[in-house]
Amino acid sequence: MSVFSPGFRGRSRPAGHQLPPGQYETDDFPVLSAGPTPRISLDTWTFTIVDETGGRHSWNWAEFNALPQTSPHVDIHCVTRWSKFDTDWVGVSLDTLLEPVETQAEFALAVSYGGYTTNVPLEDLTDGKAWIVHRFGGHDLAPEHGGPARLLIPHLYFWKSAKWVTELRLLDEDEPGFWENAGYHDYGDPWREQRYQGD
Ligand SMILES: Nc1nc2c(c(=O)[nH]1)N[C@H]1C(S)=C(S)[C@@H](COP(=O)(O)O)O[C@H]1N2
Ligand SMILES: [Mo]
Repeated sequence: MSVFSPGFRGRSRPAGHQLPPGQYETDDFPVLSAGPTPRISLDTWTFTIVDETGGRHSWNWAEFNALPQTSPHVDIHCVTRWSKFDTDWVGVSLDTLLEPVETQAEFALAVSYGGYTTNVPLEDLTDGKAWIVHRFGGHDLAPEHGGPARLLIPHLYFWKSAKWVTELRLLDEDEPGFWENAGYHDYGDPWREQRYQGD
């Protein structure tokens, strides 16, 4: 008689790890970009939150790095069906970045260097669910993976985790981004398999 529960198979699948429906696990880290990798100098890099009245809160690279840093350890799920377990990041919680911001907005649009956009309800960025990260796996985040810094929203499909993010626009009305305008789901919950509009 086995003392292990059916889900426990040792090394590769510790208890608690789950694969969303229709996904497979990979140890690779595929690069998925809709355009070329932008070259961004740390001397000019900024991250700005623009509230629904046009008020702006900006951080340059030094200011951003001086904020409290956290180390999320999360699983990520791409809509092209790969999932990667146990990824390690370092960055700033959106809770920290939103602290000085007064807003009644319910929606947000992330805007990246290069023009990529993606939308997310503001409540999906708060309460420890999202970060702006600048390190991955013990190294500075590689440019092809979104360096200097990217959004990380691991509970949604990975297209919501905008690489090279530079702005977060807080909005009263939802506004679809790049992939959402191309037919991807507005919300993108991997556990409910919300890949495309209508899922
Ligand atoms: N700026 C920007 N961010 C982006 C994308 C992109 O094309 N441009 N692709 C998205 C998609 S579809 C995925 S799956 C992930 C891929 O991140 P990775 O290349 O680090 O694996 O980034 C997301 N963020
Ligand atoms: Mo993706």
